[in-house]
Amino acid sequence: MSSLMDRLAGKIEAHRPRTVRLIKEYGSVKCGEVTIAQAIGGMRSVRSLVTDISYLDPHEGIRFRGHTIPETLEALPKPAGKEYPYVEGHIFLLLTGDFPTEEETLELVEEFKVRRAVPQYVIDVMRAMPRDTHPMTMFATAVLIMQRESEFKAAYEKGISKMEMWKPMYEDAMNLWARMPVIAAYIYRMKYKADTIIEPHPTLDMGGNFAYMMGVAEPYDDLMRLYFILHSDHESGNASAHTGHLVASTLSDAYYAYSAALDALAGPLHGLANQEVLRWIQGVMDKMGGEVPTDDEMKKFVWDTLNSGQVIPGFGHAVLRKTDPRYMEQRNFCIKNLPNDPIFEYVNSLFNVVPDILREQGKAKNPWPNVDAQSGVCQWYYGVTDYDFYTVLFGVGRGLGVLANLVWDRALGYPLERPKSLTTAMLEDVAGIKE
Ligand code: HAX
Repeated sequence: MSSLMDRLAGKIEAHRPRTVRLIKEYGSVKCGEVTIAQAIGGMRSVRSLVTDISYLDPHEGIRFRGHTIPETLEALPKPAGKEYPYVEGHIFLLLTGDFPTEEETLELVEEFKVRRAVPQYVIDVMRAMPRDTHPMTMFATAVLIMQRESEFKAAYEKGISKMEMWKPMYEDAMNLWARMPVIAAYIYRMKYKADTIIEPHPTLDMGGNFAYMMGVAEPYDDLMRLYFILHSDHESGNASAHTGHLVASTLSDAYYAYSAALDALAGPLHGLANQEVLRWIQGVMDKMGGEVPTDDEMKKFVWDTLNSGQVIPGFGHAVLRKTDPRYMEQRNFCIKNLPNDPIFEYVNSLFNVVPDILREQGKAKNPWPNVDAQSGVCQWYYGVTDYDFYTVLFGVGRGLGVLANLVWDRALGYPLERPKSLTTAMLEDVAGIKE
């Protein structure tokens, strides 16, 4: 058993009695109520999911296992000479709640190298798809087609006790973590770089190898360490994490669940917003002949979009009520590494004008930028300008959290998810509407 699995087994044993006690002794205690607006309005703020992997405070932002983004970045081990931590160490943190030592992190780096070979039939299926297929479709398909590899499925078919189910789920998660960056980079090189595939590097860590396989020079490796960590988890209620949890609650395996999570991420109100931000900026750039607009000119573009009934991508959030700290962390990266980049100037101009406009319009509950407003500019700067690929990057990052949650879902025996529906007439009845 690896150090990580051993540590996780101990954590699971220690945690289980807490969940059992809460259900058995306190199961009837209320932890929230549901209003009609919430039932119709996408269950905003309904307290009905449990996860210990991250928590999203509306005013503070995300904490991974209780730690803010700066605390997490500070405490995780980093490769020599690099500014951002090993992604592998972050996986250890998400799974166990402990910061790994350098040795534990390197053990994981080595383990992923052993697990990362992508079966040839997965490559064949991706290659058989029309080249103009959206890369998220390719990515989700590649994950789904690998489902025959599932150790969870094999163990279930043989017969496995509920207490043991987390172990094959862990194996599936580990194999997916190892392979997702490799698949993503393969899609990129196949689709956008004239099919010039770069094989994995024998010695590099996950972030380093991803940059290598993408064919992008330093410090893109560090950017991607930061990127994958920032996008990893945002508690359980966001559409991708929730989809993964829901699908796995049927005892579907990690391949089905993660592939479905990617499908949810592919919507423009969720992960596709990072592509939409760059598309929106490019549209403005075309109209401006490449010039950076003044703030007044930018205001007009923003109002034009709103007046045509569209949202401003990269702004607003279902939970957050302040500027997303994931936005700020990427902004810090841009200030340091690409301060004079014209697209960064666009992003800054949007930061200056959009919140006031959204407040004036009076609809969005949160006028501030979210993670997606800033992530594309970094990619563009390092030459990854095919912005329909950006959501795949988000998908690799989000997989870290989704899969860590699935392991714990099985460890704690979370049941089939099955909320109750009402009819509109029933709601009218609840509301006391007579006619
Ligand atoms: N531009 C224009 N209008 C916006 C807006 C924006 N950026 N954000 C919210 N609104 C509007 C909503 O469309 C809604 O309008 P209607 O009443 O006409 O339906 C109203 O304000 C109230 O919405 P809300 O309660 O503030 O926000 P929601 O919880 O419904 O939605 C969204 C949250 C993130 C989907 C929303 O803010 C949005 O569409 N933003 C733009 C797309 C985006 O950036 N998505 C990425 C979010 C981060 C993420 O999950 N990344 O994966």
